[in-house]
Amino acid sequence: MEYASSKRLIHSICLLPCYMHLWAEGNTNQLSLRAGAGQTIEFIWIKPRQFVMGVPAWDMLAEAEWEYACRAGTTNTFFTGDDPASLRGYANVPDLSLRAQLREPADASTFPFDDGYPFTAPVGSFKPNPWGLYDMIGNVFQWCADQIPGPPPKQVLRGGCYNQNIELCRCAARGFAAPCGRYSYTGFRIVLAP
Ligand SMILES: [Ca+2]
Repeated sequence: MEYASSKRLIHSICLLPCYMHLWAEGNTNQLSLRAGAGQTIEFIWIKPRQFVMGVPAWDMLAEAEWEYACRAGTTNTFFTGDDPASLRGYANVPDLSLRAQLREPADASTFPFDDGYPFTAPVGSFKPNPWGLYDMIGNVFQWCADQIPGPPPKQVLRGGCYNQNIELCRCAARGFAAPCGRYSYTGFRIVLAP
């Protein structure tokens, strides 16, 4: 996986309205798709884009849609502010518990708190962003619909995850990986067109 600078300037875009009700998390060979209150559907991993395109009206978020949803009207480094400590209670990030589990020093890449989850956390374990969206930052990287032309082509990921660093858990940070890549720290979010 590759990464890009999170120091981009914020710019205006035009987006169509959509509903964002569903969230899936990826871990090895199986995904758990959570739909509404307590409803869980289990299915075997396939490429996210192929999965959502097989269901009418479902799609993955465009990268711009993802950032609009993550920021929820904010303009700071995180939707909680610019201080990494402000994200405490809102996201499963690379924290002191991760470094302790890995027996690594808590350096500048580590958030300065223990969020209780050294690895992945169940979806919705933390407080949502100002628009009520859970896990927008941290936990698992989220595949987006955007693809960077190749060769080889690269799929865009956003949001950072539990085992990277502060720089990648920002609203503006971008990740890139092979479209068919499979990682224990990636998942995807689904939107429903009205
Ligand atoms: Ca954590």
